[in-house]
Amino acid sequence: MPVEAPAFVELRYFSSVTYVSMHSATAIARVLLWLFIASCSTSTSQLDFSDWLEAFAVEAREQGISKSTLDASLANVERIPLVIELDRRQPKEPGDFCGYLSAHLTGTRIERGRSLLKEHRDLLSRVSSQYGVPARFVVALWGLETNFGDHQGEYSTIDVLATLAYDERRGPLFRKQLLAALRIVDEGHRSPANLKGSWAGAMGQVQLMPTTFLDHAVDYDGDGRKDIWSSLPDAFASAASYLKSAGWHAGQTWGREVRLPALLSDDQRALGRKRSLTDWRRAGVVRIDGGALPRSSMRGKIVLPSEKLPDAFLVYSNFEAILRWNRSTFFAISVGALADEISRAASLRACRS
Ligand SMILES: [Ca+2]
Repeated sequence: MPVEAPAFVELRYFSSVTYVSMHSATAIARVLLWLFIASCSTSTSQLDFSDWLEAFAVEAREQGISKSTLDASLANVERIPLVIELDRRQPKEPGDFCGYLSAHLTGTRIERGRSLLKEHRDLLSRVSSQYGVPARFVVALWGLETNFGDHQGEYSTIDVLATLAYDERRGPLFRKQLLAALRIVDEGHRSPANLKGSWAGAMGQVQLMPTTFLDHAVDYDGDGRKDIWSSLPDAFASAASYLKSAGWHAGQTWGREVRLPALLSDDQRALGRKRSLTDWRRAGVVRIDGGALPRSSMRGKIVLPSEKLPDAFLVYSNFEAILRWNRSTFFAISVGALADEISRAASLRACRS
């Protein structure tokens, strides 16, 4: 990409007002390099990775990351080509709802979720009453994100984020994440060598991105570190804290499976409009077993996960909180349905009848 005029203007401005206060030509060169990158993000791939990393370290230092953290975290950073390959291959939304459900809501996962809900009942109850998020949703997220901690990811988070930040596709986004990861190290929550997670940068038992970690992770066991990798109290409370801040309404559930009257099935605009349960009941929407919906002022809208299927879900505001965790409709339905299955509140019928 050619250098654009604004970048040149910024460089000139910066050099004219700051050079007298800088102590070495090298320092000036590094900061100018950083400014150049910041003002022309799509050009990062033109730089050699080590030059890019050096400039990034200058920015991180400017942002308050200590030198010792930078030295320990960035000394052996390596790009991971597979991460770029996986990033390019990622589908926006998996197309097959029933295939997604059968892969994510397995009998084994449901049974294990029930057993873990029981095993950690006391801890989950405390977390649940503090944040207003029922235990079953925390366990469902845990189950879907990492199969209850089994698959937290073994990638070095620093390597992954440096790889994606250097890449031009979503560089600025991951630059922020890399900076957040360094801050996690700097605050003493995790050593750089143990800062591990998925190929996409999500970390720990419930797969939080570094910026989410900084905003919402909790040291629930009180040992001074927010440890979402090894401490279940920290992981559960962090998940609940995040959902609460995403707008979770205590005392409400996520939604339910429903059956639509034929006339309503094709009216997408009407389905997507929020109405009270009483109104949906009047419109002819019934429970999946054919029973009447309760009369209630609670509002919800209808979601159809697949045009090819009759399955429909009446979802409430907590469904939107789950969507803030992950924008996939399939994921949000799976979290709600798994939570219901785990607590035996309801058994999903979609794709199974
Ligand atoms: Ca802790």
